Amino acid sequence: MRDFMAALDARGDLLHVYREVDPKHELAAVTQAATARFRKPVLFHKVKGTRFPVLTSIYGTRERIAEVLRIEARDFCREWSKLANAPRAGDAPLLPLTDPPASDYFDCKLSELPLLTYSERDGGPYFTSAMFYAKEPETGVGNLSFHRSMYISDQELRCRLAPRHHLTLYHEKAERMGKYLEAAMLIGPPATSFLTAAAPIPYDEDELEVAARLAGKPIPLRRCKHIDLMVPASTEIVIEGRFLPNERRPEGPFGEFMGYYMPIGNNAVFEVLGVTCRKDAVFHSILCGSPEEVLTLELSVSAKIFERVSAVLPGVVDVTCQPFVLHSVVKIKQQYEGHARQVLLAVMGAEPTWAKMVTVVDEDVDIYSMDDVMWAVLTRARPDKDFITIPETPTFYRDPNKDHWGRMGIDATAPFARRDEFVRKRIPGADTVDVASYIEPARR
Ligand SMILES: Cc1cc2nc3c(=O)[nH]c(=O)nc-3n(C[C@H](O)[C@H](O)[C@H](O)COP(=O)(O)O)c2cc1C
Ligand SMILES: [Mn+2]
Repeated sequence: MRDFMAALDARGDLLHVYREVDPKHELAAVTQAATARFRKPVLFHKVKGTRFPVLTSIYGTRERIAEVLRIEARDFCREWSKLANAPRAGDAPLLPLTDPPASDYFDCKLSELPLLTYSERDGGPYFTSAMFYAKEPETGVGNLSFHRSMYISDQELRCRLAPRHHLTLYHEKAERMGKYLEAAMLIGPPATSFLTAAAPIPYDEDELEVAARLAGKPIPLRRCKHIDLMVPASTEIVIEGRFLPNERRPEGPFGEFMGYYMPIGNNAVFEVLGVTCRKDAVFHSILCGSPEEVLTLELSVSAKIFERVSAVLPGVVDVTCQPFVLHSVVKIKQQYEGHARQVLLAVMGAEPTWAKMVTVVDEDVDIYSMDDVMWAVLTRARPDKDFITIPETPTFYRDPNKDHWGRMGIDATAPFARRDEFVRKRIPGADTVDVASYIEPARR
């Protein structure tokens, strides 16, 4: 993470805040406003009550994520499918153990870290950027995943382990064996681990190994001090601890990614055994619901839809989720009458959880612009026949009142037989003109 931050800084893409900010609300407020206005990461040099600088939004755009992966931002789905399925090159160990001198790291208390409170009604400060690294209790396969954690004391965090996530399954398995589950919370590990932690990767695959494969080079590890795990040596801050078996305590409320508060609920209890930091460690904060949080989900959902729908239908050009993960937008090259409708149904089958709404557009539409997608809907779709609804079918799983049941599909492609009538007007030169060279200060 530090290398990537330095690269962004060197080309002027890192915003610096030297003014002291309050960890309660102020840092989050500046993050939200700065992200919306500049779309750049922000480094807060001075946060009240802590010596650690705080970095936010470093992974907050499609372009920056593509840069970490060394791929093209505009062809993300195709490139990501290629990467995810690529065999590993060579036999060199992906995760070699190095023994950096102990003096490279220092210990601190949990409460010396930035304790950031984000939304108005949050139950307390939260750690949002930590990737939990743990091992499957039987097989020892390593897993990385994000789980928000509420600060209770220097010894205790309460963590949201949603049902069915791998760490949740590990924890439940350890409990059945009557054991603690050790885990390391990684704050600021190597950049590619951000993606493997967020993406749904098969249960049997080691996500740190995948991170090394994506990085195209080994990730050196170091031993933890308080638990029997090895973690990437370059990780800025590592919170070491263990989940208590058969113990759940109230956590929340917390302002979540959908823009609402999750009420207080019983969640997992993490006993903190120690915190180890790199020299000059930088803390990473992720604002929940910001692009930095939701983009990875949108990208992995889009890539999955692209791969699965392309396996059964021709002509799928690209997929994205806009303006939020519950809406998939698919760009196709129409091949026959009714093609777009088949794509609509295939997307709903390919993505049962997130594709609550699906829009299919032609090749000439910019699917990364919601305005352009709406232009296609408004000029190419007939509400009485091109909008389909599927009643009484669940999507988002955490939905006791069925607020997310039912689906909608919009065929916003031009009628196949009359597609020549829907050619988009174009001004020659508008895409290529160097407009700045035409504009001058007013002559008076
Ligand atoms: C920034 C961020 C925060 C997240 N917070 C949580 C959380 O609090 N609880 C949770 O269960 N999943 C959370 N997730 C989702 C999981 O981390 C994600 O689904 C991950 O793929 C799960 O890993 P797994 O497939 O190994 O279970 C979050 C994801 C991101 C990107
Ligand atoms: Mn996993």
